[in-house]
Amino acid sequence: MPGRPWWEEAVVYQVYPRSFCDTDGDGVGDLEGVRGKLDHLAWLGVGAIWLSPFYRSPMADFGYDVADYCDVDPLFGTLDDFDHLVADAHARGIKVIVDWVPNHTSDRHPWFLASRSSRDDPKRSWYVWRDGPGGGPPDPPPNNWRSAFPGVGRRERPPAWTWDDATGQWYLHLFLPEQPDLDWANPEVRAAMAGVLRFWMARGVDGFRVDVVQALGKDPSLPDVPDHLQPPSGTNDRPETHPILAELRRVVDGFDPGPAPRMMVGEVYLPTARQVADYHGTPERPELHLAFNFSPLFAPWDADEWRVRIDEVRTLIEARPAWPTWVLSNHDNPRHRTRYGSEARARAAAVLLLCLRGTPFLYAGEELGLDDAEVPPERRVDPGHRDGCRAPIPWDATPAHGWASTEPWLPWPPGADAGTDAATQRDDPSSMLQLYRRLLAARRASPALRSGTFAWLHSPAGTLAWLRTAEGGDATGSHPATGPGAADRAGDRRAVLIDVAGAGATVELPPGGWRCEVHSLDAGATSTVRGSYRLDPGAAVVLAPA
Ligand code: TEU
Repeated sequence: MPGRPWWEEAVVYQVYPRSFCDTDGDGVGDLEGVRGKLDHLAWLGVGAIWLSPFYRSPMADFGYDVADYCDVDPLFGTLDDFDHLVADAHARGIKVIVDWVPNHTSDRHPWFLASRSSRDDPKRSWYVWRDGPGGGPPDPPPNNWRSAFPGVGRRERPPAWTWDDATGQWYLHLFLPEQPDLDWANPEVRAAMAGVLRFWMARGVDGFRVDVVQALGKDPSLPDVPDHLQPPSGTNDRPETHPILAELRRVVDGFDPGPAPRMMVGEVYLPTARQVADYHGTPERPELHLAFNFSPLFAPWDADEWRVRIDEVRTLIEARPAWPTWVLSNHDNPRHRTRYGSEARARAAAVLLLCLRGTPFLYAGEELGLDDAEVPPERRVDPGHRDGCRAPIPWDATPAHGWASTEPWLPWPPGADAGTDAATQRDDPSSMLQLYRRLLAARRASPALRSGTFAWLHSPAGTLAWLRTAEGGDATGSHPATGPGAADRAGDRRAVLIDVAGAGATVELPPGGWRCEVHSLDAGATSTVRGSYRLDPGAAVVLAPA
């Protein structure tokens, strides 16, 4: 379909480089490891990869504490490795999105070292320094904000302020003390950060995933917050952020587009779709191209809950108009296979994720149906308690699972020695991996699934069912368009039926004959059905016109 931007067509695949694949034997994945799996990703059918941070970093937050935005940490490789990775991805038609962490730097970043060196340093005002009501500890900090992460083995969130003895002031950090917040009200900060975006665009990247974008603009009076808005890292939602995003959008859209325009997908870490919607901007006031909406990710596997979440996206986000995104798993939350509690549910969830209207984001390993690893206390390393979902990806059935190291930085996920690895699943037509591949292929081949309208089909309690119809068709499905080429264009339709409750159900179908294109629980089954479809317990299907 000409005219549709690539980020509305692609399925995006998140790579957490530390956990993806190690080629140099240090137990931590690297960029060469990512490059080595591009053929796998092309085979799977993804259109873009998003790389979590690989920049120079002391790794207090495993790379989300950046000490140099324009270089690769030696742990992950070199800038040459990065260039090589981008070239090889592009050669396979895969776009590359990099993670950009604008809210905070590492406390080792030269900007912060300068800022904390003296109250008179020109970079003092690049960060948020304040006096407290008294002096330093034990006097309280400037406000009651708590930081995001309790720390390894701790439960209490410490204050979002750290006292600097040398200069006698507190600095703000919504995350770790090692992640001081930049002051985005300062035009010098904005200009320096725009330079970072240009650096990566000049290196050929196709877009940016923007970390905690809703945190950038802050109330200049930094008021106390009520308990239910703690920690502010997940609730800060301020008008000051929107002009910042409009400015960033101009930086990205204004750069020489090269072969394709670039995009920004914002991590809007706010609880409701209503809040997230605002960050898309409008045609008159462009902000983010795409935004994550985590409300569905936090929903239980329950048909009514999902119906509400889907309708919110339609009425609050699509209506702006804006193009939605869908995500079930990432490096910050327990995997959905683990949250939902069974492989059958994870299979049905894959059908849901890949057949909704919007851009789906996959998290590396979900296509293998991985569960979170059980990480014993002595191996826990993340101050935000997120180690389980960051377990290494098992690539094959050998003891090292395709890693150059036998002991990766985190334990293997369950089943790594019992067939959850990628090579074993590739040889098994009924595997989760093959299901994802079939879903991605079905999506690529169907304008209705990629960009068609969405209409609910009436279906029994405990199920979800909808119809996707390519533009120009009839969303009710009852009057297929006619005329030359109509079968390919307007006539393209898919019915998606999901038994969420798992009891089995019969769903009435729109008129016409239908055949099962993808079934979550078996590889085949192709006979034509009319009138209604009997869903096996826990199954999800994509039906195409027969
Ligand atoms: O996460 C933002 C964020 O606030 C949450 O995902 C976080 O896990 C939660 O607040 C814990 O309660 C982004 C990144 O995705 C995450 O990995 C980083 O740690 C964080 O920003 C800081 O850069």
